Amino acid sequence: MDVNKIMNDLERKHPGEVEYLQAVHEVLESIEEVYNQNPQYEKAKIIERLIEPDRILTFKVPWVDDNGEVNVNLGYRVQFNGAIGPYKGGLRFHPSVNLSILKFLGFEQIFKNALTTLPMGGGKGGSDFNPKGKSDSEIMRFCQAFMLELWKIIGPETDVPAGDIGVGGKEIGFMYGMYKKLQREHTGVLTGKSLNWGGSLVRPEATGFGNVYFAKEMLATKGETFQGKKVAVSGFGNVAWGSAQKVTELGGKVVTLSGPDGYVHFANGMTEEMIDYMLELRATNNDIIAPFAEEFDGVTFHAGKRPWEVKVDVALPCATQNELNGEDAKALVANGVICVSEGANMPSTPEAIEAFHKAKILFSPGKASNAGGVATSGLEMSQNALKMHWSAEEVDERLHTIMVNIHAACVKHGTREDGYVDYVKGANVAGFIKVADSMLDQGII
Ligand code: NDP
Ligand code: 2IT
Repeated sequence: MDVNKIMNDLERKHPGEVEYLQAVHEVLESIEEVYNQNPQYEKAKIIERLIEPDRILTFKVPWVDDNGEVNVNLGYRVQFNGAIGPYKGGLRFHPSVNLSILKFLGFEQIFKNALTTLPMGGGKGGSDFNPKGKSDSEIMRFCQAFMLELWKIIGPETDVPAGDIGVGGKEIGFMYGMYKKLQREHTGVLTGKSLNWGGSLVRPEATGFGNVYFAKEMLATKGETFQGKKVAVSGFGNVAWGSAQKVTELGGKVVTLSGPDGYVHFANGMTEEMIDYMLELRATNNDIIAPFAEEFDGVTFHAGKRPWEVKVDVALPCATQNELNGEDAKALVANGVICVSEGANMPSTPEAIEAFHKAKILFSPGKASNAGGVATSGLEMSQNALKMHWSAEEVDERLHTIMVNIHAACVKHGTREDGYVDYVKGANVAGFIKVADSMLDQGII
């Protein structure tokens, strides 16, 4: 495989799609060796078929705001690869959303979903709609207008969307209501549903819990635990919240959270009251983390800064893509970080990953360590199909087992001769082999 040639061709076809090109490049570099050892992949043009989505639906979303004004947003669904199951992946509502971002997320989702061992293909969707500062009725009208187009291409056996940035239980509820009205069916077409109408226990916590279960496995390879460790978490959304809960439960101290306005520092670690306050702050529907410092004594706010300058043992980036660059990584390493586990999708830039690998610290890519979210979505689909409801213990135990198994798959495929585990390579190779072999089985389609 000629990675440079493939990347040049892809860039010519999709100029300017930087996040998508970044995600594809990382995977190709990791799988080059296994690809070259298996000529059947080249013969079936697996790479050329894998790096382009099966299809993309783009649509406009007109809706009326509370002032009676008409707004027009863009909506998308990228159905990337369906070799191992129905397309599965979240919906992101954020003003930064564009096709490059959704294609990178959909591409990553293929390998992540394969790693969960559950039958789910890769997809992603969303809109450049900004839910911040919008009333509940505006969010409802937008979600209804969005579903008026999306429903045509989704279904419990076809494509099952869920939440992501800007899409939580409330938005899933509004979209589900519209889908049900149009389709005249109560089905498991979305995950992240409320418990009253088909949701799964532990789904809200699952991405963060899974991230910490994965980091726990990484630490165990060095005879370490979370007990007494200082942990930097970024973001203050769903994934940051679940991660903060589990770290605290395991005896670690969460010393930072962040928002687009800066970060807050908890010198003594977050208390349970502070973790609960995260939900309150999110519910205000504002864009800022600063109020934390006004609400609690001993919490300081650092405007315009990122949390990676704080001296910690473990870092959990849980906000968004490319939020931790090469300089941030070097600062973390200089301060003695031993483990970085990505809760967000692709939060570390390629330069940051290089710095972590050079320092030989434990580093896991989001497609491995944040797979607990979509894995528990898979468990929600299983419960819907069975028309059953599992206990929190049962779901959590399955989630834990899945994360332990993903860790083992990364170690199996990513261990270097000197014993250092390259979790990026491990995750990419393990995910790729499963999808590529499934594509071979199913012929040229
Ligand atoms: P939420 O909307 O709940 O939270 C997103 C968080 O990131 C918010 O704190 C948000 O702040 C912050 N954020 C967004 N953009 C920036 C930025 N430019 N700088 C700093 N902070 C920013 O989303 P989730 O917690 O669900 O998602 C977080 C990450 O985890 C994403 O990368 C997502 O793809 C990934 N993920 C989510 C899963 C899930 O199940 N929800 C599963 C697997 C991965 P604000 O909103 O104020 O801008
Ligand atoms: O990035 C992700 O894995 C998610 N946003 C969760 C997707 C899902 O279908 O639960």
